[in-house]
Amino acid sequence: MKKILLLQPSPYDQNRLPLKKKKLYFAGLALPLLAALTPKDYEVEIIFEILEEIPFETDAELIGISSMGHGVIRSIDIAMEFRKRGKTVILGGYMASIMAEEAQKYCDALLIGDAELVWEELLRDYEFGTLKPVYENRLNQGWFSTPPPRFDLITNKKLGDFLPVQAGRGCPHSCSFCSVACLYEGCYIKKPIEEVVRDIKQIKALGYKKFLLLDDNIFSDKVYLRQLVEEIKALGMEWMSQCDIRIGREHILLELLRDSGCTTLSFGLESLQRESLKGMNKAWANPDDYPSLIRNIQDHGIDVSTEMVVGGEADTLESIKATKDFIEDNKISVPRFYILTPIPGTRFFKDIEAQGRLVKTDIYSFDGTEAVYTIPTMTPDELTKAYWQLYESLFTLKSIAKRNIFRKEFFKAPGKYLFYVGVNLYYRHQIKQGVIPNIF
Ligand code: B12
Repeated sequence: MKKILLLQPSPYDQNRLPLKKKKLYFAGLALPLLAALTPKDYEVEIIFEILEEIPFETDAELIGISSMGHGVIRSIDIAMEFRKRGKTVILGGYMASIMAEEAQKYCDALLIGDAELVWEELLRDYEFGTLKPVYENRLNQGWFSTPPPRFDLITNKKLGDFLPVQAGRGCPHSCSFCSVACLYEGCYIKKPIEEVVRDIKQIKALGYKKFLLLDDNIFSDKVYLRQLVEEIKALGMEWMSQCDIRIGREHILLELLRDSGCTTLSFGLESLQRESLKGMNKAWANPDDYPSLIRNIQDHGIDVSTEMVVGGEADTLESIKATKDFIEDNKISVPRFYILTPIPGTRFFKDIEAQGRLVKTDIYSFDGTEAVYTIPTMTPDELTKAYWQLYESLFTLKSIAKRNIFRKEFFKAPGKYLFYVGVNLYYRHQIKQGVIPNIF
């Protein structure tokens, strides 16, 4: 039987060693889905490098490697090693797709965009000796369909207590820094609801009680979301997802979400500065509304988690400091921050490069913890320092308690908030070591 090895590489750590974890909480869907799209006459093995070693001595003839952000460097290093060993290497995933010209140099075939409609063709071409250097397919209209993901290939690994589900891809917004906007260009595509329900039922049948709806923005199509949550409710599962903060205006929808088992929503708020948001092509978000929208969502029993960036055009040392008060006042259990980073391939990168503002070119500096371009209000070093200070100020024991224990919801679900305290303490430990906090 022919064999294919599918790899999700781990990004390098500060010592340039692949990052390792005991457990992977956020398992991605790409590889289980790619395995499901692979014709049955192939044996498929999946490796998450964060948990296990790359089997360079494999008897697989084909190696498929995924890529994400700055982690693409590890993907390329692995690709080169396998090619040295005479294997046929295929690269895919977000980062290889948006830096296609560069990625092509390191593989036998590159798949740009979504695999669904071209993966089988690529494998057949390989068998007939007619593999092309590039396969491209961007699903960007209406509906898309997938087989059920091959979770049987990953559930023996050390994963968290939930598995991923996807209902839609893309997002109707076109924020200039966003890789999703770069690939889907403001389009939102969705799966038929029966297929999403089928995938959730599969997860439930495997004994899981929770799933992560890893869509980019579940608030892209209200009618669809409403129908979807009505179906999810009947399944008796808990779930988490992410979306546009303006869902906070939708009382009925929020009730439906809560009743369907939605426990946490994550929001890319980015900045409290209107001018900075404007500079990111995100002027549709109004920071003055953030507190009331957050309160509304929390009042519906849904936890709010936030992702923000510092280093927008109008950010100052004072505005970065003020972000601390915002996070504490709004009782954000687990806040996450990045330095606004122009990812190669995005519109933002093109603009910053054209303006001659890049101060770093090594893509490993592009992990969101180091300032890589200049802004009018401070030097890159000042920005990097202010970023880490913001993290330190929010991960003191006092702030952790303020955001998680001294809040009115605490006694309704003490177990949940104590779990968040645990996550905060883990983040605190990582911040102290200068490591980007995450619970991979
Ligand atoms: C889950 C997830 C993770 C998990 C990954 C778990 C794992 N081991 O698989 C965790 C939390 C660890 C993670 C980490 C990171 N992530 Co991440 N992640 C995601 C998320 C939310 C979902 C990924 C997913 O499963 N999508 C669903 C699948 C079906 O879609 P897909 O991945 O695009 O795959 C399709 C195609 O791309 C293609 N494809 C994908 N891989 C391959 C491989 C081959 C060989 C082929 C042929 C095709 C192919 O086929 C699939 C089906 O069509 C995405 C957001 C998103 N919209 O995808 C971000 C996302 C991919 N991550 C991103 C980033 C930046 C990171 C980090 C760099 C963050 C950081 N600063 O540390 C790290 C890098 C980790 C690494 N391994 O290198 C960015 C990537 C941007 C970019 N330009 O590359 C995204 C898009 C988030 C965002 N909005 O910016 N991530």
